[in-house]
Amino acid sequence: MEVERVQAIASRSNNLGIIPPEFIRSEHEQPGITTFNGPVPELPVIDLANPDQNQLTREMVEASSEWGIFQLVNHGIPEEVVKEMQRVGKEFFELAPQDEKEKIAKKPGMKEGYGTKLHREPEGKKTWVDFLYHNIWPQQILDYSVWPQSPPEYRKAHEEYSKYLVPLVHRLFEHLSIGLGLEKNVLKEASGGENQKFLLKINYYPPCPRPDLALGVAAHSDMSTLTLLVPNEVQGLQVLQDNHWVDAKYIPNAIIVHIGDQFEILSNGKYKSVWHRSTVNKDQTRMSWPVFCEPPEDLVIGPLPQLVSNENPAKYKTKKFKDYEYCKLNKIPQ
Ligand SMILES: O=C(O)CCC(=O)C(=O)O
Ligand SMILES: [Fe+2]
Repeated sequence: MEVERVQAIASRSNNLGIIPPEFIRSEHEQPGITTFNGPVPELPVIDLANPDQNQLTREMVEASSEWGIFQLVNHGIPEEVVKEMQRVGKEFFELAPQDEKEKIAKKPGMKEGYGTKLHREPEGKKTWVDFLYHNIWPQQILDYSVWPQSPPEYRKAHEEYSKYLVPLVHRLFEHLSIGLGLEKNVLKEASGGENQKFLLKINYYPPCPRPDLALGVAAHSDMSTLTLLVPNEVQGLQVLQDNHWVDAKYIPNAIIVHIGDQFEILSNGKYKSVWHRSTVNKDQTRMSWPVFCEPPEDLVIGPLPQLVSNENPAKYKTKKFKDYEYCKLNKIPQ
């Protein structure tokens, strides 16, 4: 069956000024009702150019324990590398003919490919987004058959981005290991070492005539160890803070780092995976590029033994990453 993409639904809805009922979230989720209106602090800012490495570690630990999310500035990824990745992704969504996109459509059971969320959520609602998933690292697992063929610079732009992103992630892992009182390589090794996967997702949120009623991505925490995200210039990320959905205010060119479930588990709860969702915009297309750092599927993940004792027992089960994923995707208790 041909799936109707949100991009097509959006063109129609924008002419009519209304959205199909399956995109209208229930009241307890509607951003128009549930977004916190009071003053909101900016996401914690971590300056990677800070020469005081101990202070950097302390700030990162505090942000990871209290917020589960922070923004990185002076992260070392050149602006033009990020801009080029954003350009080619936008061109794929906006200029590639639809049949070319459908050639790399995600097949059921596969993680990679172009798509639209097919199965409805428990309340029968849909989200206002099309997406593309593919791995960008390590090289030996890349499947170029699910990468866009156009624009022609697509592949080069992502090779360039991963060249900077991978060492940056490893640097964050070191600080977060030291912050747990461990050797700097512990979190990297526990997450699969050089076999850890970097799964890119491009979210494409077309303009929506009723951004007060719809959501781009519904509330969730990421399954990753860490997620590193770059947004376009349109704001829309929200995080749950003290039971309120607050707009995540970020600085242009910053990279947003989310603590994912696997780091919450490995740290035995010291680092908190962040609940977040995304809203959509009435007039502008919002896009975001999260990279989910994920352990190999057969790797067993649980609280690090060094962090577990009689006084501080394990708060999470130990299981293969693929079993964690299966439970989470099928909403089975872990
Ligand atoms: O678009 C965003 O800012 C968030 C997207 C997100 O949370 C996700 O795709 O997991
Ligand atoms: Fe997410």
